[in-house]
Amino acid sequence: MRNNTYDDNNIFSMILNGKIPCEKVYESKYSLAFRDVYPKAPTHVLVIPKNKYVNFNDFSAEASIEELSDIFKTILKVVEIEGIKDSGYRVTTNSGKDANQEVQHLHFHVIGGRKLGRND
Ligand code: DGP
Repeated sequence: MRNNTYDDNNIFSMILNGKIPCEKVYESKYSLAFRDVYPKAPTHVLVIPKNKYVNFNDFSAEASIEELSDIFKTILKVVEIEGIKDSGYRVTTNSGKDANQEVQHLHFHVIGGRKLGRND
């Protein structure tokens, strides 16, 4: 039984079903990577599962082994495509209220392409 209620009208759900556009970087069987609309650095890509997961709790508890593995392989692909694999990058996810999660569909921020500060 899923604990979280997924809102089909969240913005990333609309990107996934093609209702609103995105600048796609890479797509795999289970994951989609696209540029953040408010980039914090030369590379700021969001990596999301294609299936409906609200946040990290939901995804890590409920996703299949294939989905869990695929999202990390997709992040690796993104840093290769962006040319930041060796220079360094940051991967974060905001999960829940205290983290100020804005969009209620799990997403990993992949940020790099410049020297990042501790609080970036
Ligand atoms: P978070 O605070 O972790 O939930 O970050 C949500 C991110 O989503 C934020 O960096 C801005 C980005 N974002 C919001 N709306 C859109 C959109 O319509 N398209 C794209 N590409 N990114 C969006």
